[in-house]
Amino acid sequence: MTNNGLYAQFHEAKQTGQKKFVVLIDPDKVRLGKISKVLETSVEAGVDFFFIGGSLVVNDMLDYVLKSMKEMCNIPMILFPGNSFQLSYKADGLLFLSLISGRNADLLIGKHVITAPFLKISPLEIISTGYMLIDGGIMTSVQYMSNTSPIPANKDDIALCTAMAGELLGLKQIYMDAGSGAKNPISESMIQTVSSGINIPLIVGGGISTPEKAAANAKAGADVIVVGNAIEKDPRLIKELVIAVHEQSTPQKTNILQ
Ligand code: 1GP
Repeated sequence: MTNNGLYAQFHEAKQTGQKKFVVLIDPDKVRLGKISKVLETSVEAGVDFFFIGGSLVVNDMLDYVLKSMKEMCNIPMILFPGNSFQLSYKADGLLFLSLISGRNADLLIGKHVITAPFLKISPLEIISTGYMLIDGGIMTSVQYMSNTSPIPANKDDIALCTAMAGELLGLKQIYMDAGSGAKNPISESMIQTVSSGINIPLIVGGGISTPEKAAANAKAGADVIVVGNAIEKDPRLIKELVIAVHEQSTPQKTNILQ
């Protein structure tokens, strides 16, 4: 377990109103020709982080993808594991997810007990994260695989209380996810309600496919926006998405005495 300064960046973003943009990479879907295009565009555009993960990750691509990515760019790589096998010391950090929207004990604490000794001796920065699935209009892989019900899309109050409970339990950030490829991304109303009720960083993803929606989510209070699917289909979207999100940052005060 190492402090690579990753959570410090999320925390500072929350404190100063800076908005961050994350590209999600699923190692199972990666074709190496395409990934170099994604990496190149991400560097040019100023992507803040990569999340790496998927609900299955069945092949042995994880280490290889991480190694290739590290050779090509310096953007921090954070594992977003769909299960306890998705562990690689080649990443910089790991979202230690507790599925707090569900009532599957294994995903609240069970898998964590099994992986804890490996994580403790790993060089990864471990970031405890309250993971909340929100209904995105279709059954997503994560919903099926986790065997849990998502929070209904119109129940802003349940989402708020769940996030508040996560914060009170000491989780360091909240990730609200409609699931990869969701038909309906999370509403701005829910993002605003949750964001105004917690003091820890709020990550939002699932079904975001346009710069307008990414901007609206950041404006509503999301500190970090994650996009995977739409970028897999068209890597050229990265630039517009990054600009749309970064533009929602609070302007930094400059010290006129300097
Ligand atoms: C999924 O939030 C991420 O866990 C990203 O979703 O692939 O739909 O962008 P998309």
